[in-house]
Amino acid sequence: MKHIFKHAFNFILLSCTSFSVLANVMLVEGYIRAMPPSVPNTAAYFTLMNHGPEIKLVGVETAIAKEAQLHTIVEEAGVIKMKQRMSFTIAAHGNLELAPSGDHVMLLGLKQPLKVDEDVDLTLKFDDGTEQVISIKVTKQDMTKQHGEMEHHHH
Ligand SMILES: [Cu+2]
Repeated sequence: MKHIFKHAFNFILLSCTSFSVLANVMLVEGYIRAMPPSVPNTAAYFTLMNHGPEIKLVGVETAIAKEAQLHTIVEEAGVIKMKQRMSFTIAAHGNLELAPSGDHVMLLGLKQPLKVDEDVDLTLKFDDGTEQVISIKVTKQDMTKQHGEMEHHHH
């Protein structure tokens, strides 16, 4: 009897451990910027909360675009540019906040124009080999003018 209980307990413990590994990173909020149908690129902005140790977001995949790249906005000699990054680090028990003024996920080569309020799945890839799918909405935002003005210099 005691032996069976111990075995069951170990099983529960094991299940909980693997569950928490998957759920360490949580989507807080996010959106994809709606663009006119003639514009083939857009950007995704989202906030992730990390309940575990430091982790790096190393890539994003999505069915809606040919490529998704990690970008950041930097100022070089007074010129604001977008640069590709290999990863975004999320501190242990910290947040990653993507925003029009800084880090973002660039969606390049949209396969078809996105509709406002459409839900889009993004597969997030982390440096520990785990993946997580988040679903965020296509939204019209006025606050993203900064990023829009730079679209002319992009590619
Ligand atoms: Cu960009």
